[in-house]
Amino acid sequence: MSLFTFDIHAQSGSARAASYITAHGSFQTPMFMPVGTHATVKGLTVEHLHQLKAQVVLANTYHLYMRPGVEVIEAAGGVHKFMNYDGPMLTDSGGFQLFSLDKMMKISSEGVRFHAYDYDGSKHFWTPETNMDIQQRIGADICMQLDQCIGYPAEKSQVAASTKLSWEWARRCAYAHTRPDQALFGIVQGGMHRDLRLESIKQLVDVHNDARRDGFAGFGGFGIGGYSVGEPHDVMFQTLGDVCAAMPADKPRYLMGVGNPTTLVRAVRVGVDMFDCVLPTRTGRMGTAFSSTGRMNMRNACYTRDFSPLDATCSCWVCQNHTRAYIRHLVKQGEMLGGILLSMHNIHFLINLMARAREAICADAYEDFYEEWMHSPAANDY
Ligand code: PRF
Ligand code: ZN
Repeated sequence: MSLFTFDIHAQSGSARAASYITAHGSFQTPMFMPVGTHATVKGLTVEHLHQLKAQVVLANTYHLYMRPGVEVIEAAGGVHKFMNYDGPMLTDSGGFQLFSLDKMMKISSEGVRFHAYDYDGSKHFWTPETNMDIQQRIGADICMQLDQCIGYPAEKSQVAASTKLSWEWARRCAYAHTRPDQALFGIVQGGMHRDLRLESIKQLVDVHNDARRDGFAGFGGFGIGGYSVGEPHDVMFQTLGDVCAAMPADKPRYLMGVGNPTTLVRAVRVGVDMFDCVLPTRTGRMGTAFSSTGRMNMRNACYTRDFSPLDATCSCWVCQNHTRAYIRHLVKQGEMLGGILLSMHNIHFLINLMARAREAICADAYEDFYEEWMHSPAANDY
C-alpha cells in the first residue's frame, strides 16, 4: 500500500484501530508518542525506544532550529540519521513553543516574530512558508502546520481571530509543502467553542481539497490543538466528541500535548488516534511513577523497604529488574538512573495502555475496557 495510507482495521463505537504508513515504517493506532524535543527522549537511547515499542518519536522544530541548527541536521542527512533512529518521527511546528516565549513574540497575519531569549536572545521571523522549509529540511515523516494556540481563558473574539489565522496559515503551509516522503498535518483550533472548532475543520477540509486540486498532497492527517491549555479537566470533553465526529474519518486524528492516562482512555472513546506528551518523562524525572493503581511519588518513605516492582501488573524491563526500594533510593539520592528508569516505565505504561485499547477495539469491546478503566483505582488519580 502507498505512503500515508490510513487503514482502519476495526471500530468499536467511535474508537478506531488503524495503521498508518510512513517512509520509516508503519504504526498502529491508537498510540502514544514519546516526546524527544531536542532529538532525544530525555535519558533514553534509541535501543530503549525500540524495546519500549515506541512507534513514533516526536521532536520540536523550534528547539532544533535554535540548536544545533537546521544546517547541522541537514548535513547529518536529516533528523533520523542525526539521532540514529530509523522509525517514524514527527516534528511539531514550534508555534506552540513560541507561546511560552509570550511577550517576546509578535504575531501578524504574515508570520511570527520572536526573540529566542531561552537560547541566545537572537531575533527571528517565521512565516508558514519558512516553517515548512525548516520542517522539510529536518525531515521527520510527519510535520505539523504552523498554528496559533490560544490560552485559557480567552475572549471569544480573540479565539476566533487566532483560529482564523491558523486556518489561513494552514493554507499557506499546504501550498509550501512539497516533500513527497513527508506528510503534513493541519491543526484544528477553536478553543473551547464548538462553533469555532467546526468552522476550523470546515476550513481545513477546504484547504485540503483546494491543495489537491492544485497538485499538492494536502493533509495526511489532522492535529487537534488548543486543548489542555489550562481549562478545567472536563471542559475538553464538552466539545472533543463533536470535533472528532466532524473531522474526516479517513485521516488520523492527533490530540496534541495530552498524556494523562484517563484522558487518553476517554479521548480514544470519542475517536482520537494519536497522542503525545512530556508527562511520562517529565514526571518520571521528578520521581513519579504511573501505575495501575494510580500515581506513586517514589520519594515517599513507604517505599524504603518495599522490594516489590513499581507495578506488579507491568511487563516493562524496569519492573522485571528493579524494586521500588531501589528506585526510591536513586530518586532520593538524585542519581540520574532514577529518572531514566521512571521515564522508561512511564512511557511503557502509556504505550501499553494504548496497545490494550487497540486490542479492545479489535474485539469490539472498547466500552468494557473504558468502564473497567474508569472504575479502576487509577482513574481518579490522573
Ligand atoms: N499546537 C501545536 N502544538 C501543540 C499544541 C497546539 O495547539 C498543543 C496544545 N495542547 C500542544 N502542542 N502546534
Ligand atoms: Zn514497569
